[in-house]
Amino acid sequence: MSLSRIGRIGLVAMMIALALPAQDSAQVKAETEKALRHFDDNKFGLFIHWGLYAIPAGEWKGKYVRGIGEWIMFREKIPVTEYEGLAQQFNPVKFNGEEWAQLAKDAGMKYMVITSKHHDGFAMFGSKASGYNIVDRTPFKRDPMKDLSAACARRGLDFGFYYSQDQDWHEAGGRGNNWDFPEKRDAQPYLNNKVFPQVKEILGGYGKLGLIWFDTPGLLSIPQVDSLRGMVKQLQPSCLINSRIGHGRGDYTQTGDNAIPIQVYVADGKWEVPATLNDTWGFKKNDQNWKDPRDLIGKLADIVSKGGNYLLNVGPTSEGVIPKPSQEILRTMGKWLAVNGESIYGTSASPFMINGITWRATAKPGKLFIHILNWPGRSLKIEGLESKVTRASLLAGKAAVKFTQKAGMLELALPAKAPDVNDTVVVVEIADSQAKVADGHRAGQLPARLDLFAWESRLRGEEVRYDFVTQSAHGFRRFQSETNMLYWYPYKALEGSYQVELTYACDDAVAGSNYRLFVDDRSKPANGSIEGVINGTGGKFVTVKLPGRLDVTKQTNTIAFQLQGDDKSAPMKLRKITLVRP
Ligand code: H79
Repeated sequence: MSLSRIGRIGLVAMMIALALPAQDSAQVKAETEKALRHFDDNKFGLFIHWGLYAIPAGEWKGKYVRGIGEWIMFREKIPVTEYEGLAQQFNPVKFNGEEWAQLAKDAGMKYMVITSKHHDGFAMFGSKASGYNIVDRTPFKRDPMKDLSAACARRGLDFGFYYSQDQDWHEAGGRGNNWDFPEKRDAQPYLNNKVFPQVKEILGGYGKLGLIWFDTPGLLSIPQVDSLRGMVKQLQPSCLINSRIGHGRGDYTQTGDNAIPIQVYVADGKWEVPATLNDTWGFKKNDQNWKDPRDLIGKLADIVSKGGNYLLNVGPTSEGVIPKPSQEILRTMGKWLAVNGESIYGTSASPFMINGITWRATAKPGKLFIHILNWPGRSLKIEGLESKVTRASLLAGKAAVKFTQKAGMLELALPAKAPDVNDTVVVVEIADSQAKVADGHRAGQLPARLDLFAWESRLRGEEVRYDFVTQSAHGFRRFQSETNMLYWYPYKALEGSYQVELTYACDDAVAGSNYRLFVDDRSKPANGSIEGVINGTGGKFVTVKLPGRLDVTKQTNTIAFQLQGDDKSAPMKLRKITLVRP
């Protein structure tokens, strides 16, 4: 056999190897599956974005910078040499790992994920691989991650690291910085000299990691991603890897940031929604757009009912303080969970299709937990349950709830007012281990008319607001890259061609702007849209049929609503859109 032939066979074998996914050993598989079951039971975690960007805190050279705070270096094209100077001012003297971990515990969270290195490239841990780190470059001179990982371990919280593997604006080989470095990038030296050694450091120096949270996969190749995955699993086989490692090499899936699927979502395994408490991840001093705890408790129930975990973020200051409003919101959630945790932790997704915002369901063997999010008055009707109900009671206080069940209709007799406006849980005990649900009502199916309420959307932008009293969103002002708008996320569930109705209210004085309701597909941008004029309604809520159709495909990323042309009708109140199967 000639040398060149051996060379060719070798090359072909190599190409095949490169095209195949990384093959986990049986041990890695078993440990990963066990860790995934544990992760699924956790449901609720604390995300922490902490880095040098907490110093400018959304302001650069006296000017307010829109958008997420940790992106300030990118937005302002701050030169590396200038941004590096922030390190000399980073001195979080008020940092207390015990307090942070205790806050997560008090909030009823079961895991914590903190930025070891964000896109700015600065390591928030003691790193031998790069001098650009908190121990070597700051007056603080300590590694806060040692305290934090130990404080989590003491409280039985799983601990994990966020690590930006592809974007690194501090390095020529990292993606993103095209103001200091040439466009052409060779990622391999950056991977060899920074990413791989640092990933080894965070896996080796902080005890058992529950997970590693990569972000914004971009240009890394399959072999590069496989090396990264192999490295993690070799050092800690049970450490979960999120889907944002890229190329489908993760153990579980992230939805988009702040993106909640509209129906029960059966991803490729377990999934998680990363979300903000205001409109930023990293601390911004002027961002006081805090979400209502009622909103967040409802969203927790909503996400868990659809099969997901909720990873809620705080952005501590450069002094090491988690903003007071964040702390208060999380403790309020914790109080609700202390009473109602049984309906969240260790549950499985709703057996019902989801329509409306009155209630959600979570399940355990022999039980359904009905989360009442918007009080229906003295009766709640649940259609399609075929399993025999043996008992119903309030989870808080255990008082029995009277019910009737006939012809596939369960009716719960409720107090006139909500016992807990955040989410009142009714425990429905059933004669079957798993609820039997009639055709036409099951998860995975769709109703003839599907309501997409504003509450179920992502409110995108710094000015858009939600009002619980009118169940509507307002504040549709426009900015080029950060237009205030609503996004609904089908996640493959809504395939079809629909007529659409819009339920909204608009004072006559501000009527007249154009709106655009559109479908954004990953494959082809904006493949369908409905446009029209926002007419005055005398301030009252009305439902109008919109012209044309909205085509939702498997590739549809978002259904979006925004104004066009001018901001005049920005105060209009949008309650819901309804997708009607013709
Ligand atoms: O870590 C958090 C974000 O920094 C990160 N993911 C979460 C968990 C993230 N990386 N990229 N993105 C989110 C998408 C960001 C896009 C934008 Fe922008 C940054 C929109 C506004 C600022 C880029 C710059 C597009 C417009 C301006």
